[in-house]
Amino acid sequence: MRAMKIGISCHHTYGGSGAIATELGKALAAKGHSIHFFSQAAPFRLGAFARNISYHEVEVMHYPLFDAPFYTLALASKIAEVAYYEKLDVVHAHYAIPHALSAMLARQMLEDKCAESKCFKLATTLHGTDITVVGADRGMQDVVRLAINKSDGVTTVSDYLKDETIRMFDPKKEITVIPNFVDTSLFCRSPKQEIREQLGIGNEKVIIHISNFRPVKCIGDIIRIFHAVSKQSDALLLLVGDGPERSVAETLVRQFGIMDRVRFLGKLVDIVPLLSIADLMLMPSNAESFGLAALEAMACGVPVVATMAGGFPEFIVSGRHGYLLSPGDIEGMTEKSLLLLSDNTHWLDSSAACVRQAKRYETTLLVEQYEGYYRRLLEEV
Ligand code: GMT
Repeated sequence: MRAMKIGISCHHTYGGSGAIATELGKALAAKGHSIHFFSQAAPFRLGAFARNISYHEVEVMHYPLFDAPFYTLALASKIAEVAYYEKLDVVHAHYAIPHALSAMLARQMLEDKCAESKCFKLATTLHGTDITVVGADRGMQDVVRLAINKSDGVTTVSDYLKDETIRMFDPKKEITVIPNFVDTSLFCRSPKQEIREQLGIGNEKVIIHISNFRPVKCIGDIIRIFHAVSKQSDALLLLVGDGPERSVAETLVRQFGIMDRVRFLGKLVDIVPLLSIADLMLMPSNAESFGLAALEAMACGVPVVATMAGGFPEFIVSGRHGYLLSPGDIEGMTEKSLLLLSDNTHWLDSSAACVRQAKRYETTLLVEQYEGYYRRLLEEV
């Protein structure tokens, strides 16, 4: 099979869609494909230079007449330029807007230069809030619909998100589900005593949450659950990430008087050392299309207490890999967290089951699915 030239357009910011896009590109590059990343700044998981990877920073023009810079247009120009000179086969847009829209525009820019059959194919992966929050906004609905319908192929990261997309947009094209994935050779439990020491943790149990602290993550619920748990256990809470709800969380922590039990660690990229000392991950989101952070935790043997909302039930079996409860059920999530923290045999069984389950979402397996998907778009299979 010939190596492909693939453009990947994604958010560079701390979040699941950028993480998946970057890990996909790195894995494809390792298999010999040429990968061109497009984003406003280096994607947070890009890391050091690697063979077959080019990163194109999108420079936005600032002009006093423009109140807001035109990133969508600058991205479209960059994609068109690179697609033309590098002869890209596929541009893979992660998150409907602006990425799919910019790629669509780029294709129009190239209309006169390339015969239609030679121009790149546009694959769009819908990740979550591009449909459930942005797509639900009346002012954005039609532009998201356009991005979906003008893509050559559309994938979603869960059955839940596929169903939501069909319900909300009735798209013209078949949607393929390709779930999130994890590299279990990197995401595996390797506890280090010095990490506990650096964080001032002795023998206490460790609860962890990782996200970009947006309202869908229900950060307040995490603090309420932890507060209830802390009354019956000596557990500590590690909060990794940052975002709009952080000050809400900090205020609650102070109100509950649990400052000495909670560590706000900020946006850390290297999360395996932290997951390796964690006993439980809390993800009480009220909407989560997949929940990559939960999968990465499971790969490190960390059971998850999450909600039945969205895509969680597609890979977390309640009672086996942790527990799923209704969004907002603080009491239920507290009870199940305490159960996992106090029953060592149950924890060991759950932890081992999590590692086994994560292996079903191994990067190599899912990256192969994306490769096959591109080849079908290019009609090479
Ligand atoms: O955080 C992001 O980068 C975007 C994002 C979103 O809100 O759409 O995250 C989504 O994409 C991840 C990767 O596919 C999924 O694992 C997350 O569940 C999903 N987030 C939500 O649905 C809230």
